[in-house]
Amino acid sequence: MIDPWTLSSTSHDRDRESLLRRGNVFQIANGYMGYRGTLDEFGPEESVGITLAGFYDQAGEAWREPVNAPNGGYTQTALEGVELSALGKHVRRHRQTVHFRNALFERETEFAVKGKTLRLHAVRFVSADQPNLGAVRLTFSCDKPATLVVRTGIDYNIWDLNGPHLVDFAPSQRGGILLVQARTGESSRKVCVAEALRGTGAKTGETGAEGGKLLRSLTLRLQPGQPQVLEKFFAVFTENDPLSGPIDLAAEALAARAAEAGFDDCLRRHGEHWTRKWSRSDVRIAGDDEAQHALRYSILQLLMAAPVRGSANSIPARALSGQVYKGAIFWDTEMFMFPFFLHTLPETAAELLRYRIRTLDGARRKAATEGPGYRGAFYAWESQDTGDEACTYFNIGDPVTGRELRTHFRDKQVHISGDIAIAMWEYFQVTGDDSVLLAGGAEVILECARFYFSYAFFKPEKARYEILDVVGPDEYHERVHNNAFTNMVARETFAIADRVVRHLRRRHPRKLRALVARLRIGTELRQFQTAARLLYVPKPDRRTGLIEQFEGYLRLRRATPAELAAAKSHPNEYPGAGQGLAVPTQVIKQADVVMMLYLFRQRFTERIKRANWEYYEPRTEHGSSLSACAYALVAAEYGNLAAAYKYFLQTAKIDIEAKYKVYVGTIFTGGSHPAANGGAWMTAVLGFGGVSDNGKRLCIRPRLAPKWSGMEFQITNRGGSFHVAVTGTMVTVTARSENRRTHLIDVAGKTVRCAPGKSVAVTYAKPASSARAA
Ligand code: IFM
Repeated sequence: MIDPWTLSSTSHDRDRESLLRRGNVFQIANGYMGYRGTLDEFGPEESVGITLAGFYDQAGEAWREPVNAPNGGYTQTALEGVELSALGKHVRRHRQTVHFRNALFERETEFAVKGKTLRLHAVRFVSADQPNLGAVRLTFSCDKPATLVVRTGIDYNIWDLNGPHLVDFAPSQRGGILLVQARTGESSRKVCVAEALRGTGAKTGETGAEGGKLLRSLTLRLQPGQPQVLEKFFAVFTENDPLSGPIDLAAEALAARAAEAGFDDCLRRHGEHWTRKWSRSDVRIAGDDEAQHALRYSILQLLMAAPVRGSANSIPARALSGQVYKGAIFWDTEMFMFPFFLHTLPETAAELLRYRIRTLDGARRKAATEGPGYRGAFYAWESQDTGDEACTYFNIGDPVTGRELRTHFRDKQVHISGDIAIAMWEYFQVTGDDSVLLAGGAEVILECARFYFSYAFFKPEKARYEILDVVGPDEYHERVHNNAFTNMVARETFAIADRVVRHLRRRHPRKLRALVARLRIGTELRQFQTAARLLYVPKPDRRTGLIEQFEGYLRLRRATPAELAAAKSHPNEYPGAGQGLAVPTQVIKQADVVMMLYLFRQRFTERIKRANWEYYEPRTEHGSSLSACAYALVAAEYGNLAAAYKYFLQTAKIDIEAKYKVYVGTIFTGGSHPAANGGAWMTAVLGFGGVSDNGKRLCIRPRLAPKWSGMEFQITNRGGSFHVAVTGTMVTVTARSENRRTHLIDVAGKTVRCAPGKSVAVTYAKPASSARAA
């Protein structure tokens, strides 16, 4: 029986790979920082990382990446003079657990030393109530009288992928509080960690800094049946925090306040936030424990990574599990994570959009410098704090020759701007709230349209615009022409620009005038309308329904991902770029046309969805964690529920199973996969739950996964919140009593009125499933 609210492991394998994976799987985070799932006594060799959101540094010529803070959660213990580690030989039993309800990490380890058994139990969390705060409670018990020396404090030996990022460490002590201050090497921004202790009557021995650790020493006399408890509180502040005073004072004060309040009180407040989060976003599945567990874990990952309110930060491709992929924000956020927040916690969706508004100037700089005559906003493929491009031209190394490969992710993967414009508009459409558009979102959209207009070519002989020389979502085929996904996204951006202008003209004419004047975009608005009409998008073949991924794709050699894998000279060989193995073949890295069919699902028939899914699926390597959910979603759309379920499970279990590849070429890519986590939610709720928005109202048309006897979820739409319960025959929608008005909702094809606090039940016929699993 799987506990649907926890994930545990008894592994204490010490090999690097296992340590890295456990660090990812058991991480906890609160949007401000992510604390990897490592143990109290671990250091940089075991990949401890407290990764700070939105706080970056570049060391020399190495990649810029987020900064890892000194570890204020560090504790080392010695029983009868023998130092203890879960990786050492004295371990009798070990278990570590992450609790989904409140993002709590727990470890229990039993050590046997000199005939005595010590049980170390520790729980920790990074506070959802006070994002700068982390807390740990350690409980020690022994079956015989024993002496335990505990050395606890701050470890400022830091694990970095491309560091070191912090310099000039200054350890100090103020009263009982330990402090480590440092600054980043690149821009001299300060970081401070303060740590305070509470509990036990033990006398504190010496405190001092040695070997990169600022520790105090305590000697505990343990008696059987009398556990001793230590509570640790650490506060992390950087110069990114919106403070009026010095960060060391803020850190010191927060650690002291937390110690004064105590662990239980801090945990209670943290827990209240988590109860609220789950009440808005939990999904219950009846009849499938495995899916339930994996989906909850996926939702937990998204909730933990959600940016702190007011930060205008976003979620990196590996969330806060470490520095992988430069802590950069990709299209993953808008296309795969954003829908979860949009439909459950729209205030967080708005925060993600504010990040793109905040970094608009970086996108403008990229357009101005990246290509000939580009204008507007060319959003970075890998975006960090300023929005400038973090992706390098030679972004992947060949594992055999060690040579750097020229990739075109940076300069040709232009769909990112349109992905952002689509999310901006969708927020307005689904929430009815135009405040984000007014606070910069409209400007982002117009600048994205301007960029595409500068990128597109008009072909007079064909009387159409085309988009040439791009990389679509399938990164194995570079510099292709008229990629269906990219062209569709660009055309949509032009259409959205037009809709935004019309909305502003109707509702906020003065603001529109000011914006148009400031951007000097008046004459271009017409051009966007024309481009929305005349931009070419590859169409489905009349006979087969097939959409060619890009010009010439269908003439490439037919091959399967397995054939390609067998031809590799090294397991980590990158099959794209230049002469890559996939380049002359039809093997694609990830969903491309199929992703387009999902994104624009209302515009394609089931026949087209099926035809393309069946063509591209055997050719897709799923070499990106973004791929499986697109296949799951489109399979659900055209009624192949068995295949949808298979891909759903792959997506939902990716981080629990942690069997993903950790190298692309020579780049280490291990970490968590929030896009897949978002994809799991999308498949469950938008796919099997059948939730969509038709531009006027919420629609629910379920097609449950074959194994599921029912599901329940929460949905927010146009200012209203709803609980939806689906069984095999019935959909019951309950409007929350806080809703301000009665909403019209389409349920299984029927339009019903849903008044605050009231339920409406509609029976539906199960759609027939075309049973073939891929
Ligand atoms: O954004 C993705 C991309 O589509 C495939 N490579 C990995 C990136 C980060 O997840």
